[in-house]
Amino acid sequence: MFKKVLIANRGEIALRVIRACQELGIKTVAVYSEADVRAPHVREADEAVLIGPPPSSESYLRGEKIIEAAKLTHAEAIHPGYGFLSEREWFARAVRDAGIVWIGPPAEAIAAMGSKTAARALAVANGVPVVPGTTEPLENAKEAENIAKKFGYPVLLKAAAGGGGKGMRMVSAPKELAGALEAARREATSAFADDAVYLEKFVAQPRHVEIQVLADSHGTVLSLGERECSVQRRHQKMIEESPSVAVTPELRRKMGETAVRVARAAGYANAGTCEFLLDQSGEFYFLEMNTRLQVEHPVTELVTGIDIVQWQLRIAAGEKLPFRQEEIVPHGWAIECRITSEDASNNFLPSTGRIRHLHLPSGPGVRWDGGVESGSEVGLYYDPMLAKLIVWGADREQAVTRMRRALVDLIIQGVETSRDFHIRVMDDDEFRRGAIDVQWLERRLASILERPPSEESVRVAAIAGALLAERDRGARAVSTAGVGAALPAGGGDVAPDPWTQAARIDGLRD
Ligand code: MV4
Repeated sequence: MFKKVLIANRGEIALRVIRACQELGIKTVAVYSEADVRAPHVREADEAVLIGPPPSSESYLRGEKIIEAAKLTHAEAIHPGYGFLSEREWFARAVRDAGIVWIGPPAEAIAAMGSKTAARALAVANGVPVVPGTTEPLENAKEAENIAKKFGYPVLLKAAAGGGGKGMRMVSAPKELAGALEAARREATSAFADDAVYLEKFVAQPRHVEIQVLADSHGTVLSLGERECSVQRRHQKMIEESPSVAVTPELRRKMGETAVRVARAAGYANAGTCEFLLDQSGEFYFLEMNTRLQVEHPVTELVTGIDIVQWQLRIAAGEKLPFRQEEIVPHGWAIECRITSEDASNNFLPSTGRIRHLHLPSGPGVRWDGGVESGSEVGLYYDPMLAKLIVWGADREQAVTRMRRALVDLIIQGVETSRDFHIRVMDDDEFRRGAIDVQWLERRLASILERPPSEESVRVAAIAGALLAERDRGARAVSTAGVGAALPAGGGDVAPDPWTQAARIDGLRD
């Protein structure tokens, strides 16, 4: 095993990787920007190297500085986390060329999945179902019209270099096609410096279901089952779970085999994820493969009992996966809520400031993967995700109930966060039934935000309780004077019930 690993990331994922290293007896090197001098990942690592000014383009994205830091500290391997340099083929190659082990898939596999049309073509060549559409970029509007006519409207135009919904345009009728193609090309050019656009038939109200795979460098490729990530807003995932209410054991086996086939075809090693759309009739279609550790990996860890990050390190060090596919069966239910510094009631406006108070939930089945602490400054240089709250329950209902309890226990003061939004989602009947799809949140958001917030409803209940207690006290005083036998011994001296206490806090009673 490695003696020392450098983590080319920050925040919660840097801490997650540091913990895995600590448990494997590996020393850690953090890198950090001038904005992160006091960040927890810097303190928790055994060593830390300053790599530049706050903007990520001058720090966490500077591959050559990070490789230099690894050489300086004699780190034998680099873990990229997610985001930043994790899916840059050139960086994976540069790390390897510097004689340092890359804790991730081969640069060639990153490249194979980087182009969405190439990934589709690879899938088709290996008998993997994809949404009907083109595997080549579109030449012009005329060609697009002919193809769209063949598949039937509505169709979706997508950027070949894309992913994450950028450069995506839905087209419902032939007359809109030429204009939409131009718009998609413009968006693709500005986002990816590549104007290649292809076409797919539009799948109505699909679920986003993805399969976690783990591959060693000895030919074993395993599926760790699915995650459902349908609670999204503008292509940003907010809540993920495993398993999915829409996946039966039979479908899990089929999707798992399909994801393993994609991984093998790409010459994959290490952890990766195949994204699928699952339509209302239960058909699934391969979309793309993410060649990195994902934010939502903990839900899979909690239901499979497999520590994905530890296995990333072991696989990179040449170990063999010791599991058989039949042994990997999800146990119970896990849900993750992304805690971001965003104000849901103000169009998810990013919020900044210093975290003045942080109280973390705990108890059975509760996991906190955080990147901040009391005193942390939350700025605008990096992603607004502060932490992930993940819970495990014996079934989905217990997991949802437990998540709600843990969210209520969570207190973050100093910045606005997504915590209250998540409480409202946990209270939503459609969410509780699992009646979700990728557009569910857009449709439901207004009603979720309109509903009286749970905290306020708790206060309303406290006030109602205070009024009742007041009335009872009056009644008790009367009845004590009358039929005293009907009352507990001691009359008015019994310990106050919680409603009375709550009302005292609210200043309604003394
Ligand atoms: C689709 C689709 C419906 N039909 N493709 C959006 C991001 C990209 N990764 C794929 N996306 C979609 N592709 C076809 N043919 C609907 C979406 C989609 C979506 C997919 C996954 C998660 C959230 C989404 C939100 C809106 C649309």
